[in-house]
Order: sequence, then C-alpha cells, then structure tokens
Amino acid sequence: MHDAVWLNAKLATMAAHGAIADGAIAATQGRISWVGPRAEWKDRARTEHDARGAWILPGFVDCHTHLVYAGNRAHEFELRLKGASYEDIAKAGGGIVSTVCATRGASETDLLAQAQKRLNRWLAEGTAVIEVKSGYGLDRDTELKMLRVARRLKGLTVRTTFLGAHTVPEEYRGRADAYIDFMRHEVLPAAEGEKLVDAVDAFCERIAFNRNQTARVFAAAKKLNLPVKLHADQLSDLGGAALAAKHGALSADHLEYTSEQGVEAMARAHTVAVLLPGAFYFLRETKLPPIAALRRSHVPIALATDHNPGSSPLSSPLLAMNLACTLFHLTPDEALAGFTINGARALGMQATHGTLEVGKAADFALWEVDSPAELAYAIGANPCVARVIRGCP
Ligand code: DI6
Ligand code: FE
Repeated sequence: MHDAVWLNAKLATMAAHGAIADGAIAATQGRISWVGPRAEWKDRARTEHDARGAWILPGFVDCHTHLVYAGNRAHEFELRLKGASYEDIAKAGGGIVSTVCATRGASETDLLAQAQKRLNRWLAEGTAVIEVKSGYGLDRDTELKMLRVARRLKGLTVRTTFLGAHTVPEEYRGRADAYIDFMRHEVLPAAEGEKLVDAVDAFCERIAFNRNQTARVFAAAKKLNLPVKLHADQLSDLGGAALAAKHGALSADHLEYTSEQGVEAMARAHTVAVLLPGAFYFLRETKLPPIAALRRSHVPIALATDHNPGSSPLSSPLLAMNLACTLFHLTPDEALAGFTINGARALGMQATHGTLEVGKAADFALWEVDSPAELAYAIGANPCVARVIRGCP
C-alpha cells in the first residue's frame, strides 16, 4: 500500500524511462515508491490524486544563488546603463562591497524575512532544492548569520555554500592573502563547527581572488571534507575551470571565458558546468560560454538563476531556462535537464533529486502545458499548478 498516487499524468522522468504519456507516480514516506505507465499500475494507495492531464516533472534544483542579502543595487544598474562597467563599479568601492555593508547592518530576523519572501517565487515555479551562498558578510559574524538564515528558510530543501572568498572587504583592502587566511583559519572552521556548510565556493577573478588564493581556500575545504565549487572565468580567463577540475570540484560556474582545455579538464574530473544566463544577460556580456565544447566533451550542463542583487537580480527558474535557450542556444530539453538532473549533480544530490525514479525524494511539480518544452518557451508565464514536497501536495 502506497501513501499516495497521482494518476492521469504525463511524466517527464528526466531518467531512463524518458517521457511517459499516460503515467502514474506514487509516493510513500516522502519518497517515490512507484513510477511508470498507468496501464502497469496495479497497486493501491491511500490517497488518489487526479493530475488532470498535467505534466509532472522533478522539482527544480536551482544550484547557484545568493538569495540571502539586504538592500539592492538598482543605482548601479543605472550607472551601468550610462556606461560604467561591472568591474569599474567594483573597483570604485561599489558592487559586492555595497551589499556587504547593507547585509552587515541587517538583523538575522530581517534577512530571513526578506529571503523567505523572495523565495516564494521559486516555490511558485515548482522548485524543490535551492543552493544559497554566503559571501555578503566577509566577517565572521555576518557570514555565519547569512548561513543560519539560509538554514532557516522554509518550503524546500536548502543547500548552503560558504563563499567567504567572494571579494576582499574594506578592512582588508590590499591584504587579500591575509583575508584568505582569516577565512581559512577562522571563519570557515567556525561555520563548519555549527554545521552550516554543505560546500565551499570562491570567486576566482581579477576583481576578487587569484588562482593561488583560490587553491588555498580549496585546501581548507578539503581538510574539512567539504566539496568545492567555483565562480570560474566569468569576466576573464584565469584558468578557473581547470583549477576547479584539478580540485575535483562538483561544479564550475559561469564559464564565459573558459578555454577548450578548461572544458577538457572538467570532463576528466566529472565537474558539472553551471551556466548562468541571468548574469550574462544583465551584464550585457557578449562572450558566450563554450557550449559546443561542453557538449562535445559530454560535460553535464546545469542552469541556475545566480540570483543576486548585483549581476543577476533574476528570481525565475523558468525565465533562466528561456534565457539559456535564446542566448546560449540550449535546447529546451537541455534547459530542463539543467534545472533537474544536472542541477542535482552540481550539488552532489543526484541520488535523491533531479529525476522521477523510485527511491528518490517525492519532490515534483505539476505543469499545465502540452509539452515540457513550453516551460522554456514562454516568457513570464507560470503554468505550475501544484507542487509536491516529500509526497505532500
Ligand atoms: N559572480 C556573480 O555573478 C555574483 N558573484 C560572483 O562572484 C555577483 C555578486 C554581486 O555582484 O553582488
Ligand atoms: Fe554567483
């Protein structure tokens, strides 16, 4: 006897089963306990739901966000429209550092209320897992405060990533190496001590940290047995993707300036490519990530919103998929895989999320569309009619 079953559904399993035109999916104790064609469903369930012909997809996995922060950067948007570049603004003391100021000044309660409110948009669009980074604190108390807020978010599964190496704060200006040591020796161990960290990330870029500094952050993560990921080659080719691969990173993210060699290194290391079309669009970047090379080398491609107040104030997985298709020429199938199976891989969660398969979390969403491709096609529509989390509608 299963707890619940959904009948009269079309299933996009994102797994070996592929699409099932007339399917059934059952959940028991929060996990998928049966999935297949309706004609083969012979079991019974305590509750029967009629999906009314909706498509059921795995709950989306947004594997790269900076959801927790205070304030906004609308003013910088105006400056950029007048010709200033993202890097100019950062060098003049704006950018990430201005969000750091606002975030340091906000209480944990306020940060949580703001982030939870933002999160509603992801919930409404069928999201089951969201990754949330720190990195707007850059001091011990605020980094921990951000991670605590992330852990307290409700409505879906949250994965936290420590991004202490996001940029150098004012008080360490000109002393990036000392700052990295502070993060490695004090802040990361303190955060890990409170069990606030699921992975460690860094921003390897001209306006942030070099390869050597990034490698030292990775070494600290390794010592604590934490997986790593990297903001790599977003604004310039610093060899970030290859560095991430060398350290066995779960993912390398952005990748606009990544070389062929970087892609090959990622393929060998099974590092997932996380593409972030929101930042590409909002910064009016023109250099495309190496999509053809990624496909050729069979590097799994994940997509994410990169939601943050500076470079990607994007709160919609659906719009991110549309942008990935229009700007990066991904196919709708690739975009859907990017927010399901490959998003899960980018977080090391492929055993529990990303597909509709027996044993995985019963986290899925019902969509009123004729085909899954419509989810990547429509702009600004939200055809999500229901979300199921751990088997509960
Ligand atoms: N790359 C990004 O796109 C975000 N962080 C990063 O390392 C931007 C963060 C910000 O501008 O506030
Ligand atoms: Fe980011």
